Amino acid sequence: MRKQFPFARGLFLAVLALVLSACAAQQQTGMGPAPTVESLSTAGIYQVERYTDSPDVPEYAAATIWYPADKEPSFGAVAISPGYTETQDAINWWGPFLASHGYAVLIFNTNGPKDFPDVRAKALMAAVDILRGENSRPGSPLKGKLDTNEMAIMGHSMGGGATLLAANANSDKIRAAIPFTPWQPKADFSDIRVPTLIIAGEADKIAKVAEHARLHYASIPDSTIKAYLEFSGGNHFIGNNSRSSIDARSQIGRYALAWLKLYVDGDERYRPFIYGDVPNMDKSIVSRFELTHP
Ligand code: 9J3
Repeated sequence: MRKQFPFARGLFLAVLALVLSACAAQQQTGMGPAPTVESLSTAGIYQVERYTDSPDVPEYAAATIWYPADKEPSFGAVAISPGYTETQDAINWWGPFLASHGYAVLIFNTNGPKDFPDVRAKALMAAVDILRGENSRPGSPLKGKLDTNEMAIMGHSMGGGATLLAANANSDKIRAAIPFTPWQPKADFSDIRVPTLIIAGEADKIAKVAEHARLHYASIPDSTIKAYLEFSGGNHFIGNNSRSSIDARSQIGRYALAWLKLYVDGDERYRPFIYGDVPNMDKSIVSRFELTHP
């Protein structure tokens, strides 16, 4: 009997290897299907639901949370601020879009429509805290579903300035930041440590890139993972529901999503959509794409 032991051990190891590779394959399925340019540019695979009765906070006036109702726990979350005089409905296409790809998304109305970026930055961090809390709040549709470490922030214009200010002060509390057509004069974002994707419009007359997005990008340390993605002929509203000068929302959505998947979830399958050959196909619509390589 003893003589058979080496054979038995070999069989055991072979079976173990099979089980382990099956588990790995299962894990891969759990991450969702392999991403393609097409899949990142359109609605994702999850069924989207939303609610508006998350807890009230002093830092913002109202919020809507979209989430992937049929996604297995756990998943990350994104807080998004609108710009000057805007409400959620100026930018809320991001809610169902990102939720359909697997994120909980909170978009708020500021207390005052003319609140400046510093006020919106506090609102963004309050929204991140609310999202974290939804994971444990009795009755929350997100109870037990979130990975409370996987948080990101985004915003338009003054909400983009707010995204940068909040990332600068709270890089320990978030995983990624994506300001689009950000507005914040006299910016110093030298304390940002989280991967930051700045989306800019070449023809933005409200937040001119030379006075805003370019300076923002330059002030983030080169030791931080950062990217500056500028759309050719793009105005101040390229990341909004409407008023964009160009038809680039599918590309903008794809880059933002790849950034979140790579840096919030740590899903390496999305790296080629930022650092690989994929950006080449967007050369006609992208006027500048600069980045620090991780
Ligand atoms: O949030 C924004 O769209 C900022 C635009 C702006 O012109 O602010 C000037 C006070």
